[in-house]
Amino acid sequence: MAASIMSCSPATTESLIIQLHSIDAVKFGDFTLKSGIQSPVYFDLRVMISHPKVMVDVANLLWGKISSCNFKSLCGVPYTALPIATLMSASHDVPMLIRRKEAKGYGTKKLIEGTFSEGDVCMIVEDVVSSGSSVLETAESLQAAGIRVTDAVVLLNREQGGPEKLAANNIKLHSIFTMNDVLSVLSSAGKMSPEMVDRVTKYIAENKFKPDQQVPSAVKPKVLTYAERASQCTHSVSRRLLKIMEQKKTNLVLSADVTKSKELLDLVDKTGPHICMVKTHADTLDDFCDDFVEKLKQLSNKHNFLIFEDRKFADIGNTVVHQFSGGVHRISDWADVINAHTVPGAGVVQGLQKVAQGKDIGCLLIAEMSSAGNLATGDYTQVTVKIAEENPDFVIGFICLSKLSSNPALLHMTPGVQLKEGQDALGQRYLTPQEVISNRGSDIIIVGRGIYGASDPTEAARQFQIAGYDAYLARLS
Ligand code: S5P
Repeated sequence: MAASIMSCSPATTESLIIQLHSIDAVKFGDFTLKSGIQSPVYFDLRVMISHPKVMVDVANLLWGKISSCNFKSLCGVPYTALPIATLMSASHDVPMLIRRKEAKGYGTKKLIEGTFSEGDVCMIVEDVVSSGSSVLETAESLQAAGIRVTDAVVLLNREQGGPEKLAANNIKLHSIFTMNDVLSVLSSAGKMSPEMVDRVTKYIAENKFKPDQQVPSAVKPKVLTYAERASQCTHSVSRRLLKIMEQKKTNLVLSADVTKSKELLDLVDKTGPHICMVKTHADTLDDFCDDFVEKLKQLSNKHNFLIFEDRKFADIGNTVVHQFSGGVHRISDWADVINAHTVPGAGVVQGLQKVAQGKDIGCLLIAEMSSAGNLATGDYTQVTVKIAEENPDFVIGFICLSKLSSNPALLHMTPGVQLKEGQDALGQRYLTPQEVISNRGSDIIIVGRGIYGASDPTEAARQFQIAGYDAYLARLS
């Protein structure tokens, strides 16, 4: 085996840290991390891929750490560690395995790609370890395929419980440096001001994992109450909705999918005290008219709920402008909340927002769907979240099956809810309020047939209100 990949002079940990700083892979300032935590230091090791020499140095240092370990293959955790593992594999003639993020929906449905035999030992390669979850997930997939994992190697150990969590699962973590190492190298090299050294030292101390903690407090952010979130919302509609939820103690949206306006109005009047919002499909009403809209608005004032028209706009910007403001339904005249698919790209949001200008209307993006076999998954969901985060003046949240964003201003609303899990004859899948709110971190349950299909819709709405709110209280505690 070659001693190291071609490199003029072998890097040391110190020289690598200085190189990483010079390419902005480590930055100092004011950053909001994905978890919502404010941090004076930010690592973006992905930029390494644009610096081949740095990649080679990283691969050589990682190899140096594990050369005495016993393993048959390497598996890099996507994405940054994948090319690093490739460099290590190629220069030391050690085969690689790749763990897919999701099993293929066709063919072999394999989660692990590459050749292996049961009982082989695989070394996991990662760029950063915080709590250790991503290494553990990779290890679990490998183990499920019969591969043994005894060690993992990482460039940066953030000292937030990773080694402890992995050790508890019989995996030894080898690391090149910690946050404190970065700090001491960069401060000795005069790359940080004394004030910044103080700030980062304090941050590291406060966010360091203490063995008696299950998960470091910084990794597990506090769950905010609806009222606390209302105060963090810049959009008037999400603020109003969260305040109603707190006041009326309900996270229940009634999906009033009946076809006669009188029936709908009666249903809403009966269930009004138990809901924070009513969801309509105006185009399924046989007798939609202005008088219906007027009466629905009166009920929304009487019972204090918002009106959500579930039109699911899904066309180019120019077309949705007319669909939203015109036609028979003139939705922009009466809806507080609307929703859109992101299939057309961000233009659909821009078109709708043009109409909503100057009106109090918030838009939900359909990031996930409840129906079996739907295509709103993976990258599609991620891009939808990004579009939402980029349009805070109009987008107030998602239709989704679980929490997708840690931004407290974005609301997560989940349809496909019944008191028992199951499926209807046309592919609708149901989860319970407890599963949706407590386990999956959603904020709101959307219930249709579970209420209007019940013999006593008022009592059913009351039961969903209690189940949804209790699940929220359980999440808070
Ligand atoms: O993915 C989705 C998105 C929506 S908005 N799945 C859904 O079921 N919905 C809507 O929620 C659907 O159009 C219907 O109005 C409601 C669910 O009704 P239920 O009778 O199955 O509770």
